[in-house]
Amino acid sequence: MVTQHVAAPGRGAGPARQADPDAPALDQAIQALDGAVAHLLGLQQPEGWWQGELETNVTMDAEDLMLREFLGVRTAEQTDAAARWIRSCQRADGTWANFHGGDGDLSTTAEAYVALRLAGDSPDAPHMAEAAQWIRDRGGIEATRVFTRIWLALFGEWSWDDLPVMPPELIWLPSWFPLNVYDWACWARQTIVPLTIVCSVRPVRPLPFGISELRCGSASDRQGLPRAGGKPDGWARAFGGLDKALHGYERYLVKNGPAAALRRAAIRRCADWIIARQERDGCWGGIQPPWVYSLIALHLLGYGLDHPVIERGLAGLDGFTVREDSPDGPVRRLEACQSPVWDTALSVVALGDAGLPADHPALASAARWLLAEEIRGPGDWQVRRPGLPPAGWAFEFDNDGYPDVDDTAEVLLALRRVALPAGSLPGTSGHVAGASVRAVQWLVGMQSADGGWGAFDADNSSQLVAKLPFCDFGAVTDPPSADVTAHTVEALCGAGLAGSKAVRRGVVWLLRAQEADGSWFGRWGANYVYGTGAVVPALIAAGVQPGKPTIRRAVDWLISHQNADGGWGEDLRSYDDPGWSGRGESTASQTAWALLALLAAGSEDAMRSAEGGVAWLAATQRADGTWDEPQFTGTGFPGDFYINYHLYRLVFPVSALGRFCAVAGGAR
Ligand code: R19
Repeated sequence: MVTQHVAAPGRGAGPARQADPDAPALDQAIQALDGAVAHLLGLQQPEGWWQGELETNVTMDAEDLMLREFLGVRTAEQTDAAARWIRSCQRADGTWANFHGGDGDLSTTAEAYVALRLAGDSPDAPHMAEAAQWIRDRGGIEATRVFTRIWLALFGEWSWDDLPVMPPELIWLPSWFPLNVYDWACWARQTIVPLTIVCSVRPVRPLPFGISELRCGSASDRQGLPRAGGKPDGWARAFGGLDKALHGYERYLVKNGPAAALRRAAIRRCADWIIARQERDGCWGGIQPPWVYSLIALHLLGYGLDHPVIERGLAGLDGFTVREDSPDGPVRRLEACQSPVWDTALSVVALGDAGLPADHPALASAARWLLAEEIRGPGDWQVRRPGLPPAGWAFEFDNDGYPDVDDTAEVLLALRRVALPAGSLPGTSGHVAGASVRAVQWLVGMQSADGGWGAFDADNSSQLVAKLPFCDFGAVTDPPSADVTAHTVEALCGAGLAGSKAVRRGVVWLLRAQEADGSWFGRWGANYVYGTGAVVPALIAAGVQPGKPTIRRAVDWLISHQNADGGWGEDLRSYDDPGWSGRGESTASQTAWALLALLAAGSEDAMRSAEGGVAWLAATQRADGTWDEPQFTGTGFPGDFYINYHLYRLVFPVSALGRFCAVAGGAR
């Protein structure tokens, strides 16, 4: 077992606060809010930012060890600490899941198993034998995702011939041509480009052991299928044929053939593209996949461990490593990504909702930090919006090439809560105004043709990309979503653009996206509760009357999905099974999202329902003012990748309780 990560200095975890269940909801809310605000303020860093751990799954830690093994830099300390963490996450049935309470996942279990073999765990040890048996029962490594089989190919445990071809010549496709790299979502683009190099070089660095115990012996059934279990359609079949042709091209024309020089030039172009995108802290895109594959790709091209690009890349990974002590010894785990800008914006909004004055020092220092994080340079988003002046914010400390719409909207909403003392450079009120104006312009410019907003790019909605045999994991495009569109509409309305054409088109997009049952889908948070919690406040901000059917239906949906204990929760199975929509154990963040919608609607039945949610939050709050939330309520990729944002359990309840006090207190 590993100790709890978040603990405010001097405040131990303990039994739930003494919430008085008979007290009026407003008193309960005020008391709960007090403790929660104090806890949140205690988590602010001296420089003004907040950051909660971004917890995902053990593929991060397994791949970290495999990366180090491949590069020849793996140390015993790193290996032992990562292995300890991986072992502590193994479930009773011998598997590893992708989120708390989830089922075992084949690719995750296979990668964790290989990592533990690297750490020296014997295949005969019970925990290993059980995992191997389970893997074989599910089809073996033959049935794992493409990424997993690429890792195995690097170690000679899978044939490069049995992986889909992704040629580096892709980098030359012009931005109007189907499948060009700018048709891919930025995270997929930054992953694919280095992988084209890796898959072209086809390196093999054998492990000191074999993993035949993970094989079923059957041919690679999964190859050429667009999705596990999915039926290949016409395009997918055509791409299967194209893949065969590309295999032939590689074998007969590239390898010592007439296309060899072309291939060398393409690889050079890809390498330059990658190097141009390395961030100050050594990362690529602020996320693990492009980072590790870029390091491998460049290393294969001869960039040594002492080359500054590789050195900075490896050093940067340290900053994404969480270290803790456990009774068994030190553990380490890798964050897939870090969320300081997002967490800081959410914290500022929450504290503003809680009634902190706009000139409160905590808000002022947060605003100064946010202003210094504003991005003013070029980025890939300009390929689709060449005339738009750079602006906005990214999610991470360093991801200057990829500001995103969601963070920009949230920072814009946060800056409205702050009044900086004039004349105290840097960070005068003029700075806030300037950055806000640029952000508004950028958001308006990033609207997609259909009126919605995606996260990182405009008009990134290719249907074709996902059909490639390579794409069997995660979303590979970034089309508009209800949550990002809602945040943007709310931010633009806050900036006085409620009557603008951009907002009107955004509202129409949202109205069209409402599900038949009255909810909205949550792309980046789980799930319909997140979507609905984002859209209702946005529509109200845009001037939609609370009595309109669209709001009524959303409120009815929330009320009918309130748990008997007063809270809300939604299981991640809702992404695969509509029967789980809006259903699940109550959690603090999801209860808060439901409250945000109900409080924005403000009708009598909504407020009654909200009182139940407030009572649940008050009753489950810890003595130190925050909440426990082992459940993952963040979404990386629906169905494939989930996130437990450790600050969500606190910032969203602070917002919800604060707004409840404002509405209920104001009405008295
Ligand atoms: C809202 C703010 N956001 C809009 C930003 C959220 C960022 C979440 C962190 C994402 O971290 C990632 C990103 C990508 C991957 C992949 C991956 C999957 C398929 C391909 Br192709 C390439 C990469 C795997 O793990 C990831 C984690 C909250």
